[in-house]
Amino acid sequence: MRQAGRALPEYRALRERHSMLEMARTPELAVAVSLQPVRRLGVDAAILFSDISTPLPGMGVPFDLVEGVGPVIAHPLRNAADVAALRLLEPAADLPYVAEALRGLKAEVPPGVDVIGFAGAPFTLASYMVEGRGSRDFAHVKRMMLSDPDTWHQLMRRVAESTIAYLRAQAAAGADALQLFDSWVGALSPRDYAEFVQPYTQAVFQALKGTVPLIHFGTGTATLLPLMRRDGAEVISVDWRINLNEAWSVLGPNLAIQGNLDPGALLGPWAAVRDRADEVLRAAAGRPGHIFNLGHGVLPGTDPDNLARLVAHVHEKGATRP
Ligand code: 1CP
Repeated sequence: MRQAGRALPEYRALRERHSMLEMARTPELAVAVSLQPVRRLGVDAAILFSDISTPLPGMGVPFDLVEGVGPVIAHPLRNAADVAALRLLEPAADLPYVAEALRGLKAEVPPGVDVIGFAGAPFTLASYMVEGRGSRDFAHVKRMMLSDPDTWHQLMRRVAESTIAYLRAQAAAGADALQLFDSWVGALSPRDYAEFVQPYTQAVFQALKGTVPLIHFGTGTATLLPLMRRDGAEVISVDWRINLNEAWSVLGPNLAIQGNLDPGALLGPWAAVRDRADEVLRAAAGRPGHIFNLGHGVLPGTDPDNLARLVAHVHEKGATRP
């Protein structure tokens, strides 16, 4: 449950004294924040406290995290020269604090709790670089894909290469699983996904194969699943816009599925949360390889008690824990 920590008073207390980036870049603070949802909610895994934008400066793309907006890049990449100036990320030199935080987190999680490392997927990260911030219609991205495809492909190649180095470093530092966040990929048609994105997502999963389990997170991906199933991840994360049964019939029995409660459901009273959670469990029907999760991050204003009750309820009613 990404952003579960943010709903907690103990997160907001730390956040009053430190910026989000300061916390992500200070291993002791990153470890403390990563552990907050584990301790308070009893979730089965801790996700490293960081952001998909963390590796951008190491690639030569400085940014600010703007309150209420997210990462904002002052000089977005718009042409071949901008893309040619990109650096290949060197994780040990550019962000040593990530490996250090992962090692610290591994040492402190309770027994049986796994540590998840992550990176932005090539499309989502490249989109930030080109748009400069979150976008509704991806106008600059789509203009580049169609009017200067060589530059787009060059950008994706470089981002994928950096992402591979970054994830390898996280696996080496002890991450038990790696999640690739493709939050924005649902903005694409299947044909554009196949041409402009899929080769690079596949390259990332191919390069990481055999290290630790790989999770491909996306939202709005119902029509992309037939393609995504071939990308090389062992786990596909789906959101609430598709029924879990339907997702399973597209993905087949050999892939695990993570999902797919609507985070908006958690804004309702507990009885409504429980009913929606039961619907997800019924749709999963005890199939092996279901990882109960939300379809996207926890929304601001979510009652932490609803989160804690949800975790307890799923542990009680859901299938087995390993
Ligand atoms: O002020 C604050 O406290 C900043 C809020 C915040 C936090 C807590 C941001 C800004 N990032 C994060 C942490 C974060 N981001 C984690 C750590 C684990 C956790 O808190 O659970 C992770 C895994 C991410 C990943 C991330 N960042 C994604 C992919 C997942 C998703 O939810 O789609 C994306 C798209 C971002 C960008 C981002 N960072 C922050 C915001 C507000 C946003 C979204 C803005 C946008 O959509 O453009």
